[in-house]
Amino acid sequence: MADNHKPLRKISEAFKELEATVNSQTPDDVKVASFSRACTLISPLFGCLGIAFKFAEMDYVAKVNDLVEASKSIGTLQDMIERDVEANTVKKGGSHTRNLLRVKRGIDMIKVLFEQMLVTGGNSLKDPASKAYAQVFAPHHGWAIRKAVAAGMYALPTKAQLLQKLNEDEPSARIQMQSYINASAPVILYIDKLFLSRELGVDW
Ligand code: 1PZ
Repeated sequence: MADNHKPLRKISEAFKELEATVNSQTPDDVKVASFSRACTLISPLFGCLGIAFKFAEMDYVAKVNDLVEASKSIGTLQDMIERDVEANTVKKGGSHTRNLLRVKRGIDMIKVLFEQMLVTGGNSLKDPASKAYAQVFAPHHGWAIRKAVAAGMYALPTKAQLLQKLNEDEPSARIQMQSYINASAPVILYIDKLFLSRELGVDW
């Protein structure tokens, strides 16, 4: 099967490249371009989760596209944040820095989802996805969104259906999910560190 039909592999490889930069002597060289490109590779996953997550997809894709646009004029994630700090637009709706924080939660949610899928082992995505959402997004979402997400959890495909859409079997999927978990963890920590070192906080 060609690589372009293996979304999980493409995602884990892109995050391994980001991880290599984060763990290098020059972690502050993480480019907006390579980060936002890795994040675009996640978008096809939404299509595999069914219509219920269409609104999550639209919000995620819009925010990633904003980062892709930013990458045309800004080099590194650190510079991108620095510009918003200087313009006093860090928390402004639609700012690059605010979108980065939301997108970081998206990659964190997928990490927790994969962790939960690996430990749970069953065929249902509802519990792993609910736990991931509760941990990463629910504290930042209002009542209406939390209720809509909870309802959408009942419409998720089974794990077997998801793996089929992703062109994976169980063993290959486990390898790719574990690889994404390992690679995304330091990338998520790095982004948190960028926010915390500028005293911007990550809980807004
Ligand atoms: C099996 C996996 C189930 C996936 C469940 C996904 C649940 C996420 C639901 C999010 C609903 C998004 C509605 C819009 C929320 C916005 O108010 C906020 C704040 O945006 P701002 O005010 O800054 O413009 N947006 C977000 O919190 C970002 C939401 C991104 C969702 C990405 C989910 C990634 C999971 C992917 C799984 C394939």
